[in-house]
Amino acid sequence: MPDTRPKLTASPRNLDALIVGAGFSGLYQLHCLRERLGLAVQVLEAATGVGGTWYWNRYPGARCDSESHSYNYTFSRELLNEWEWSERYPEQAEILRYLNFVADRLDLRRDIFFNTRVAAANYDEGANQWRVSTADGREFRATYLITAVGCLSTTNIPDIPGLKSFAGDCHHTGNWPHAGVDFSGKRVGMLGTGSTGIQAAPVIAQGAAHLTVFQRTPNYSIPAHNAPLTPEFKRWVRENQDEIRAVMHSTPNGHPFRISSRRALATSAPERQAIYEAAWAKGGLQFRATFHDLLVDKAANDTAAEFIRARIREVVKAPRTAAALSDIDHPFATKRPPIDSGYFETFNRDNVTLVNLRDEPLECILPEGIRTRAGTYALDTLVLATGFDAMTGPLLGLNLTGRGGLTLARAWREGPRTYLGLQVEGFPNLFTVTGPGSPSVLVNMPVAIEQHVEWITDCIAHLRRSSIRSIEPDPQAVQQWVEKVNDAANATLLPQAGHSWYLGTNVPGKPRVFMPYAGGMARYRGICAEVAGRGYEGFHLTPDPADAHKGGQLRQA
Ligand code: NA7
Repeated sequence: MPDTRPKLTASPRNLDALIVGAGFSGLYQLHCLRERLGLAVQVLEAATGVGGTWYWNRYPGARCDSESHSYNYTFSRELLNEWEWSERYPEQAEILRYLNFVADRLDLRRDIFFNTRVAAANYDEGANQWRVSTADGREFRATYLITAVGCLSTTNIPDIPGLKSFAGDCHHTGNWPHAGVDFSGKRVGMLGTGSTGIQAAPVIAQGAAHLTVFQRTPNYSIPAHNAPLTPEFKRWVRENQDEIRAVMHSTPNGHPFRISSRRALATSAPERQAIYEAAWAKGGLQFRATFHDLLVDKAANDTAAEFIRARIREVVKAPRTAAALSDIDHPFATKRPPIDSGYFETFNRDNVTLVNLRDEPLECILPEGIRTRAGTYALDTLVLATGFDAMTGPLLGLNLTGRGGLTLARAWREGPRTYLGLQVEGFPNLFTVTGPGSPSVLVNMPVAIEQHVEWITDCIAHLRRSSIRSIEPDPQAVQQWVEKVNDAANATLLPQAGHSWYLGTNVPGKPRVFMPYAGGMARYRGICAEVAGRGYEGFHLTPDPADAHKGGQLRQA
C-alpha cells in the first residue's frame, strides 16, 4: 500500500480526534481518520498491545463464534489477500496475530499510546474540545472523541460473599493471565455457563485433576465442528471475496450465510427434523438460520429448543446431569447462543462434575472452596466465567461529562439513550463505535464495526468540509430512535429471555433495557445511509462562528 500519510499538523496532545481503544474498531478508525481525512489523531489504549477483547480474553478455549473467513476487515484488498486463517473458527491467539498484522501493515502503532487508561473525559464547550485525562495524569485535547471500547470489555465480578477470602487462584476469563494458568493436578471450580464457560470447560477438564461446573442457568449450545480449513476452502475464500462480503452486507446478522425463508411450523415434522439434523451436523451459528420464524414465533422456536434439548439428553450419559443441562427455560437464541467444541460430552468425563445451583443455591465462597446449600466443594482454582457489564459498562467507565456538566451516568440513569447508537444528546462531537442502540453484539462484529467507522469518518469529513463546529443528536431524534430500538426488540422473542446481558439484568442495579438494535444490520445500514444522505437528519449541526453569518445554527431534524 502506498504511504500517503499526512504529516501531523497538531501537537499530539491537541488533536483533531482522539480514539479510545485499539481493538478492531479503534485500529480501523485510526486508519480512516489518519489516511482518508489526514487528521491529527491518536489512540489511547489501556493494554500493552493492540487487540481489545482479544488481548484480554485469553482463557482456555477462547475462540471466535463467527467463521474465520467472515471475521476480518473487508475494506482492503491487500489485507484480505495477505492474511489466511487456519481454522473454521479462529482461536484467540490467531485473532490477536491478525490484529497485530493489521497494526503493522497499516503502520498504526506510532499513533497509539499503550498502557494509557482513560480516567475521565470532559467536553469544554468554549473551546469545543474534549479534554481527556488518563489514569497516569496526562491530558489530551481533541475536537472529536471516538469511543472504540468494545461491548464486552468490562468484566462482571459477582458480589458473592467470601469471594475475596478464596485461598487459591481466582481468575475472570475476561482478564486472563498472559502467562496462562496451570491446571495440572488442580481441583478447578468454574462459575458460569454462557458462551465463555461453554468454550472453557472442555479445555480446562483436559488439563485439571477435576473440574466442577457450577451452573445457575442451563444453556443451549450448538456444536461448532471446528476444523482446519482445507486448501480448497481457502482458495474459494480468496476467489470469492466480493461475494462473501456482499452476503455479509445483505444479511440481518452480518454472517456469511443467508437465513432460510422457510417457516418451521409450515414444514412437516419429519422434514423439520431432517433440517435440524443437517444443521446440527454442519454446526455453528447458522443453526439459527434454518427457519425464518425461530426468533419471532414462540411455537416455531419451541421446535428448535426441543431438538437441542433432545440432543443434550442423548449426549450426556448421567440422567441427572443430562436433566440439569437440558432443563432450559428461555427460548432458543434469545440469549447469545453459544457454539461449542465438546461441551456436553465433557460431562461424561470422570473428572467433571456439574453442580446445579437451582437445586443447591450457592451460599458463599470459603478459603477452601465453594459452599452451596448441599455442602462444600473443595477447590484449588476458581474460574469466573461470569460475563460482562455489557455495552454500557465500558462507556460509563470512561467518566464522560458533556455539555453543562451532564455526566453520561446521569444521562443514562434509566438506560442508554442514543441516536443510532452513534451519538448521545448533550455530548457534542462524541461518537460511540458499536454503541448501545446499534446492532453491535447481535451482528458479526467486524461487519458492524466497519459500517460504524466508515459512517463516522464520512460524518467528520462532512463536518470539516462544511465548517461545522459540532454535531449532536436532537432530543426528538433520540426519543424516536429509543422507541425504534424497543419496537425492534419487541417484534422478536429476544426480550423473552427474561434474564440476559442483552437486557442488562446480569448486573445488579443496571436498568433493564434491551440495548442492541434488533432490526438487522442490513436495515440499519440503510437507515444510517439515509440519515447522512439527508444532510445528517436528526442531528443538530452548529457552524463555526466564522461561518455563522451563513445561516446560524443548522437543525437537520
Ligand atoms: P454471559 O453470557 O453473561 O454468562 C455468564 C455466566 O455466568 C452465566 O451462566 C451466568 O448465570 C453466570 N453467573 C453470573 N454470575 C453468577 C453468580 N453470581 N453465580 C453463578 N453464576 C453466575 O458471559 P460470557 O462471558 O459467557 O459471554 C459473554 C459474551 O462474550 C458472549 O455472549 C459472546 O458474545 C462473547 P445466569 O445466566 O446469570 O444465571
